[in-house]
Amino acid sequence: MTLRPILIHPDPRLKKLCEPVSEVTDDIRKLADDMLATMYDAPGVGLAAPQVGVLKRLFVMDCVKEKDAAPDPMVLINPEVSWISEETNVYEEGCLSIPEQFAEVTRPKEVRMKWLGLDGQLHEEQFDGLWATCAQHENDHLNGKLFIDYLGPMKRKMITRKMEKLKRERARDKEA
Ligand code: K1U
Ligand code: ZN
Repeated sequence: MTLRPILIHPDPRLKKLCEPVSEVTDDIRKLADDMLATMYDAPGVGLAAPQVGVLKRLFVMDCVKEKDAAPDPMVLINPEVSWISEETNVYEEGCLSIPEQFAEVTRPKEVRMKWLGLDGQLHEEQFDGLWATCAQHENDHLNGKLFIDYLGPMKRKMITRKMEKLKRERARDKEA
């Protein structure tokens, strides 16, 4: 497994509509393995393919919160939202492409998704709690949408400026 670098906002690849995966190949299996390793290493609870520069409709997540519980890694290929609850939920979201920035986002409390698994089978499941928030956050990535797009323009601009500064500093550190 290889840890892949995570793109930091602003990056044009994070704003693109991703293409469906046409077939579950060895390359897709390797990408999913690498993405899970990268997500656990970060650490995070989700990661979408565009965040590692691959513009395909695929994300991984593991929202098991209990410290000693077994991991529950999930790989969702070509996910589609088939149902959302009317009831909403507010969660203070973060994003591995927008490090150390958090903001409250309101989303449907529950969501049902259909997707293709690495086994080549169609799956459908209803998510609640952090799983539902994370699945929607990751699905947004596949449509070029970031959690800061739910915020007002002032907050979004402030966070974007911080990220531009962070990227300049990281580039400078790399040179030194
Ligand atoms: O898509 C991403 O950038 C991953 C993101 C997913 C997410 C977090 C919170 C709400 C919705 C979606 C993260 O994983 S940010 C890191 C994080 O929240 C976390 C890290 C370690 C333990 C628990 C949470
Ligand atoms: Zn994110």
